[in-house]
Amino acid sequence: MKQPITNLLSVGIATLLLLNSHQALANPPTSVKLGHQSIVQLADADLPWTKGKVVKISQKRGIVTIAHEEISNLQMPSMTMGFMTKEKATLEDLKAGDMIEFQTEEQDGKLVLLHYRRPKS
Ligand SMILES: [Cu+2]
Repeated sequence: MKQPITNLLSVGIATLLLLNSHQALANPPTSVKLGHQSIVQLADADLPWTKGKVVKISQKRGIVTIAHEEISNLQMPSMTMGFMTKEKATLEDLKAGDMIEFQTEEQDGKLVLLHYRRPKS
């Protein structure tokens, strides 16, 4: 019975990020952290690769919206949501419709897209 609550929180976080990124990211509400309780901090090399499809890029906000599969290190089910990225190259290289595999983790209450690659087909 815990799973639906987690889902609702995650959707709420994604909505917050998309609708009001500056405010939400500068001063994340405590619910952001509560929504992801079982986060495992890992070195990049150990983070799992998650499959996803790029839905939208917001260069201005530095956010990539991805329809992603389950993210095992965040205990997050599949959904569509925004990820912060600090890498300008990532924002310029990706476009809506791209299939990617990516690594993500929480940093200071925000979900950050760390690395991505194009799956070999
Ligand atoms: Cu998600």
